[in-house]
Amino acid sequence: MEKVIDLRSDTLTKPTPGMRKAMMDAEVGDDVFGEDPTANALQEKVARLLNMEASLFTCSGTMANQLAIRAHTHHGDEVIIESESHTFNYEGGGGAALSGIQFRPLRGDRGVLDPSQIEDGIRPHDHHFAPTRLICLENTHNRAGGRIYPIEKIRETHSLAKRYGLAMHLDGARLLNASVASGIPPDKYARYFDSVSICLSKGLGAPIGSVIAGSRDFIDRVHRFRKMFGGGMRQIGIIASAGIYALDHHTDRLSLDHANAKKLAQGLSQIDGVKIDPDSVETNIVVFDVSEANTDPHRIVGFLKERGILMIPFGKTLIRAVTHLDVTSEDIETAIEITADVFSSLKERPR
Ligand code: TLP
Repeated sequence: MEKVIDLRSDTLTKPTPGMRKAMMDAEVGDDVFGEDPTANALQEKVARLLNMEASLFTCSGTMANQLAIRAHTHHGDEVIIESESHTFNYEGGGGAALSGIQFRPLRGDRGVLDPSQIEDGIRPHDHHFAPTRLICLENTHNRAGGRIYPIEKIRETHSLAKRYGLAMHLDGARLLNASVASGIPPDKYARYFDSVSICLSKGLGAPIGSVIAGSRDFIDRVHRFRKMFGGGMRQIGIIASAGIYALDHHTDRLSLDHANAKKLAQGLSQIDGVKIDPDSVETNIVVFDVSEANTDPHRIVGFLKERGILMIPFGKTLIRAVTHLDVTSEDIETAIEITADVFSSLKERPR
């Protein structure tokens, strides 16, 4: 078969030769003793990037989000979250299991919650209720097709949170995609949050790792919980170096992924049976609707796979494709051609 074009996720990138060299050359020490110079350098770098006092390396985005919830809340608290968010849907029930919180999921408009909606969701002070403690937002929003969370909404939500004494956490797994696409620097987003997590292993192309940032006291608490969750690791300079390399070399190029995603959406929008508004594609995620096709997303994804194009079903009528470091503009042209072919052949196939 020809080259497989893997659009399932931006987590699928493989470390580049330059990144591997940085990993090879990394200075290391035992990070549980706080003595890994490369991990410390990464943490300082991310704290600076987000203009926060401190930050801590974590194994994954999931771990970073779960640590944030653990460190912001007490058992029995309530956490307001958008109902399509990653933290609510795809983190294995971690909020309940690890922090003993209950979520108050609110349905947003393509991932974005209106502050008035959040205000309605805040519990009044009454012993019948779980006290609302934390608001979690996601930027960019994965299930909303990589939508950038509008900064005015974040600002208004922040004022609301201050008024009610609530903490705010940002799942910024793809915050740098949002920054590159909007031109708003990461720290201008981060200033409205008490904690922010970013992923190094998504569009940035590192093989592993996320970083969570916040105040020094907050990160100190997170540090203890990271140990408790089994996330204290030793000579992590090997992987932290990949994160430093990724931030230095793979941030600006995210605009190429965004251009490829737009091009993919434009191509897909011309295909009979596909519904997508290319203008809604703001970063590197393309979610398209196939409810008008002759069959369901799982079968379509199967047919695409036979032709070397990998995407994932994303619900009953949706398919997701994500652009990244290992996908070229020519790959996108091929993906569009093959998808068009698969859709036209659907018409002849029995359902
Ligand atoms: N998202 C992955 C899968 O889990 C679906 C993907 O392919 O998009 N926040 C957001 C917004 C995410 O999209 C993800 C991963 C995470 C957190 C969790 O990161 P990891 O996988 O490192 O735990």
